[in-house]
Amino acid sequence: MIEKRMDELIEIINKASIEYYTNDNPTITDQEYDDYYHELEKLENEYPELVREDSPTKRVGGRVIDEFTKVEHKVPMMSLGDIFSEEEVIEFDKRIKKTIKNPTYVCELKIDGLSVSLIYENGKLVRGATRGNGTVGEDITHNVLTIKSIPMTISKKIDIEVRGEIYMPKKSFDKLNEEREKNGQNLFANPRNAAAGSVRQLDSKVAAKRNLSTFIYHLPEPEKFNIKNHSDALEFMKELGFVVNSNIKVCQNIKEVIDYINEWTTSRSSLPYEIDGIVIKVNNLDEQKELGYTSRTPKWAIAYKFPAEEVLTKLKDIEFCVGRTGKITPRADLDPVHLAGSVIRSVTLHNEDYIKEKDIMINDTIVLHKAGDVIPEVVRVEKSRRTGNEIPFKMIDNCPICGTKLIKKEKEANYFCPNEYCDARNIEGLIHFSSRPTMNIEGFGENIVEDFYNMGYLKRVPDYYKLYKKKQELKELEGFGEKSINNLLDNIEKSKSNSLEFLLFALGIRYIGKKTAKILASNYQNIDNLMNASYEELVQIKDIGDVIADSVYKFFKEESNIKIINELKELGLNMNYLGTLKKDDKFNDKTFVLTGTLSKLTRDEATTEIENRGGKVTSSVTKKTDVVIVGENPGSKYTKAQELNIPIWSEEQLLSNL
Ligand code: 1X8
Repeated sequence: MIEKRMDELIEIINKASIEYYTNDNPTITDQEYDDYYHELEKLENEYPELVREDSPTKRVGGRVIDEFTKVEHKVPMMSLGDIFSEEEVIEFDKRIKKTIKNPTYVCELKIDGLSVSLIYENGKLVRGATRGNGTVGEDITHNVLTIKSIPMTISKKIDIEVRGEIYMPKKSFDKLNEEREKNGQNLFANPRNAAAGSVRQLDSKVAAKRNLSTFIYHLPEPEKFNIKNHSDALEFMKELGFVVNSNIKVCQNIKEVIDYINEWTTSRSSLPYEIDGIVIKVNNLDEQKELGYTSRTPKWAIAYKFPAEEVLTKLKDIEFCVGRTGKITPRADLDPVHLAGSVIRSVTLHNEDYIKEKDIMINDTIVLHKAGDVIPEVVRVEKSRRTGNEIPFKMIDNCPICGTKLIKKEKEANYFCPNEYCDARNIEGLIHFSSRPTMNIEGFGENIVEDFYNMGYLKRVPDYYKLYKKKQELKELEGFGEKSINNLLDNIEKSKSNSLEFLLFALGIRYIGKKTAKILASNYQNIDNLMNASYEELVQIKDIGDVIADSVYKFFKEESNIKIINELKELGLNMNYLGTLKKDDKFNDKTFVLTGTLSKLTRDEATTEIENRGGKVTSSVTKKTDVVIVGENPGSKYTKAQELNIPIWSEEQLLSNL
């Protein structure tokens, strides 16, 4: 009796979920849904022995795994070739027509998320896996189970694999980042990273809270179900209870494909999720088979990628930031806008010359785009929108923080605050010291450094290593506790053993970035040797020019800098270069490129490992590249490597060669 009611409730809830996610007109109200759900929860509490494995209440998460198990895909998960222009679309059509006389195409939106494979046995979800390198992915079943638009049971008791995309809706992404900002956590750059970060969690409670969703778009073994066309496969998967995107179009010719592309290029921003292009597929599955595959991509499908997105917004004000060197950077305060996956609230205006050249005024409407899809940039002012209320830009004369008169060297574009004791400069210097690429003291984000500075705990770099003396006081601070302070202090302690190049970079010597710091550290082996180096000696080192040599030499002659270094020595910081070069033929003198997300190593770690063996890591694939290392969701570098026949290593291969 009870069991029957529980089955009934599960059926009602599952049906309502499917309708909610697949149709826009749910058949029961949210209140009714909640009532059924609570009734089921109550019965499950009273009769735990009757709880079904596939009960929707299991979606709240709770399963925690120790590590991600590798799973081999029965049919490889291919990536798609990329194209970027109408001409290339026409070329694709011509290529197809060499084999297929009269192709029909299906156009679909390319969802900006991460691919997933879902396996059902006897109608029940048994496994969810990431794409991985296409052949081997990772088991993420525990997280997939928390995604409400993925049915736990489908309408037919069959064995089937389907594939699609897990994504985070724009609204959920905004809300998540707002919350993270409030809690002082790092923000996700875009919904795709947020979705990927969520399914790559060992504890499924995290994914359960993230409001992830899916679209299913691929049936790897259609012959098992006697299906003839891709559009029928989509219909079939929809009937089984999967969410299939409704914006598909069957096109009889390439002109219709181009119309579809143009239509979505303009209206993509109105969608509640991010898309980064259009997928074009040959509809007939026999024809797909006839066309076949290259080593990595299907010949019967292609991804048209949208050009860098541009948006209009209002420039409300221009503010001035003071960097750690005292450099003043004007920054535009904007009406927030969505652009290529994130909300933009401000954009750098670099310097006075840049603003003059682009003729930017306060209250202007400006056009923004993302360079390389990462950093937003002003493209131009939309002068036709000027109303007369625009206010011309005027550079400031004094530091906005300490009031000191700014200086500008002749022929230089930038103004500087010359006050070494300027709070803004000090705070930026401290943030730089603990940031990830330098000393990597986890937990010291910008806000904490600024708060600690204002409360007097952190004024100069050596203060990081004296914080342990204030442990009792710090524990009492609002928002902290024993555990978080212990974590901070542990992380500070760990940073003491960093190799010399990290400290050199962290000290903020002008013109010394990561690369130069490493050259100096490996040449001099310890800080005393470097401090004693003459300008003539420095300038002879390969890749060290006169500007850098001069800057390094002067830095180590400055009394206040010597004092800081001596204090750090006394506080127990390592002052030696630890990454001694162990030349290894597999790496030495070879050029590597990394693409996609690595799962075991960070990019920085992989780079260090390669460099420590005599290899070099560069950012783009050319004929000179020796090896491309491919992680999850690789980009166009991967395709390029295949075109150029460059050896490809998986992350596992890299690790086994270390
Ligand atoms: C990737 C994607 C495909 C589709 C939508 N979004 C994607 N990210 C689709 O076919 N509708 S297909 C695909 C792939 O094959 N790598």
